[in-house]
Amino acid sequence: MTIVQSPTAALEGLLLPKLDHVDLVTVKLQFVAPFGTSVYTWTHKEAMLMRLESDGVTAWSECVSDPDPFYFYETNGTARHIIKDFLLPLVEPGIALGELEERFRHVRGHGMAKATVENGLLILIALQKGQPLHELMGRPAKRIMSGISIGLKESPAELLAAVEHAVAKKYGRVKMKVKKGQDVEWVRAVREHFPDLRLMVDANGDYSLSDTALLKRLDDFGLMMIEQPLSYSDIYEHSILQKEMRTAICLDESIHGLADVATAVALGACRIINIKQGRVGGLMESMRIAAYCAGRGIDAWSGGMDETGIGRAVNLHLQTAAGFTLPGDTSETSNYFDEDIADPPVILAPDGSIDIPGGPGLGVRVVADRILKRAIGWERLC
Ligand code: OSB
Ligand code: MG
Repeated sequence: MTIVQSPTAALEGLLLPKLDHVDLVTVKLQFVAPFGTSVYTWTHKEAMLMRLESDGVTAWSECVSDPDPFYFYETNGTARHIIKDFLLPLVEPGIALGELEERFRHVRGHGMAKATVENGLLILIALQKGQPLHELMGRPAKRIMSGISIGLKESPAELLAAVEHAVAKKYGRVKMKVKKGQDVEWVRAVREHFPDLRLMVDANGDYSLSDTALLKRLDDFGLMMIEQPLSYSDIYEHSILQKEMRTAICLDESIHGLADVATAVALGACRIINIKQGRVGGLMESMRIAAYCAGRGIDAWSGGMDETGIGRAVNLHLQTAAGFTLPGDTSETSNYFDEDIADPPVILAPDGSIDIPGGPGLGVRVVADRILKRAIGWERLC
């Protein structure tokens, strides 16, 4: 029998530094193009950032919630409330990170709020130790596979142009959003032009089991997967649909932690998991989920929430962990913003891969005047 070491054992033992200041800073950045999904079209990124200061060292983390609850129940407003009134009071210098997770479990849900605090502390500790975050996680640097998520477009021609651009950049795979009435024929158009493309679709929960016959038509296109075809809160009906479809189902919205993954795998509800570190409560739960999937033949990849350079760097470091077997939603900064708040921007290598930014912590530098230029709120919590 082999004893499998928990992938987060070393992190759980880290001791929390004292915090001199904690601030929540909300920035608003315009997207280079509106991002359309079956649930909403976002034109801006409104990101709530957390700034932690300890003995002259400053760490930044990013809450991946939106100002609205259209993708997920948490919002920047609820995350602020939960962080301020329930999570931050549990952060005590000298306790271990594992003990903090234990304390956080008392607060039900609100993974995005929890991730903001936990990731911020991990980044701060990495900076204090002078280590890159992936090294603190016990993982060697590696080149990360890129992937792009293309929003709903006004016309098939516009969609084809976006896919063409992604293919030219050598993205590791292309995801296109679908919704009712904008699915089979749009996928067919892309497939006809790009027969060998690693292609997948994301429905953000737009369908129900009564659409099974329609969804089965997607089996003809050799898709890598269909992401969250059914309701954002469902696992069981996905298990019925997966038995009907050849295409692998990937769950996104339904997965709030390792327990949901265990349920989904036991039911056969999916063959692939989208791990969004924010949605599942942070880097440590993400590492556990990826390791769990790896042990069960389930593929996993890192999802994205159109993050700024801070959250994007977190996702890059996360993908060094064991079990991230497929390209994620990690695309170039220029796909989202003309100018990000952090440097350097994410740029694809000629082979379409992404290098992890080097240096301590996240390896990216948060540029103060870019923050100030885009800040729409600044609250000092302590
Ligand atoms: O469903 O994966 C999703 C963005 C915001 C909310 C939900 C989703 C997405 C994406 C974009 O697909 C991922 C990215 O490019 O960061
Ligand atoms: Mg999704």
